[in-house]
Amino acid sequence: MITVHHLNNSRSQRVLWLLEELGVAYEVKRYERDRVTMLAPPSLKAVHPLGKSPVVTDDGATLAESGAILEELVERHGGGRLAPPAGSEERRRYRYWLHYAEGSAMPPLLLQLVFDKIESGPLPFFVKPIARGISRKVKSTFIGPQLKTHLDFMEAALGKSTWFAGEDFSAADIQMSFPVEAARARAGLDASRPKLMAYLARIHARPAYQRALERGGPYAFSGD
Ligand SMILES: N[C@@H](CCC(=O)N[C@@H](CS)C(=O)NCC(=O)O)C(=O)O
Repeated sequence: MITVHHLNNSRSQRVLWLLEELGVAYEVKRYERDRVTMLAPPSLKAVHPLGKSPVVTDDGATLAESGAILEELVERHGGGRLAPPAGSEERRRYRYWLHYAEGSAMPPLLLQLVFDKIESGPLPFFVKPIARGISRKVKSTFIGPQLKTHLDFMEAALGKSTWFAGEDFSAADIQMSFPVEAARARAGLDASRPKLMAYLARIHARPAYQRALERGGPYAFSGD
């Protein structure tokens, strides 16, 4: 039996969605973020030393890192579904987006979250104006332009084909959902980028996406 170690409001939602798309049986072990720090509970470190989610246990193997988990589960249980044929141009694009989501798209989104927290968080009164000034500067000179470049890039990709890897829906679209949802929630993705907005509407309408929400519990990023 596959076990998904699922943290609320997190990247592991993608693993539940993939397994629903594949129609594979699995169990969910839920973990709750600390309400103040938003970190995972220490019990997740008993499953994997980094204590991050997702982690999956499958047939004696412990799998971590969402892109690697998706790739592995598609190989083990996909039977040719959700991945373009080996050697095709689509397969090359599929691999690219599987890595791009965490390797390139998420870092500026995470920086945005951290600097937003610095600006809005409690600070001693004498530090506040300095911290906020630095944060606004970093956001306007570095993070904002980086986010714009990435959003333009993703929008252009969906102008070339219906899905990220080509005309067929694949696990790369599942992997890309989190950065696009995070960009919608906190990085200004809006109707000015219609391809990305249409992609969000299409993925959220998929029955397997909806079933994964039922299995995983509340997920703050599922609005269009
Ligand atoms: N690149 C990793 C990132 C894993 C990660 O940072 N997961 C977050 C959830 S979205 C987490 O576990 N955060 C809680 C913590 O760091 O304690 C992946 O894609 O699996």
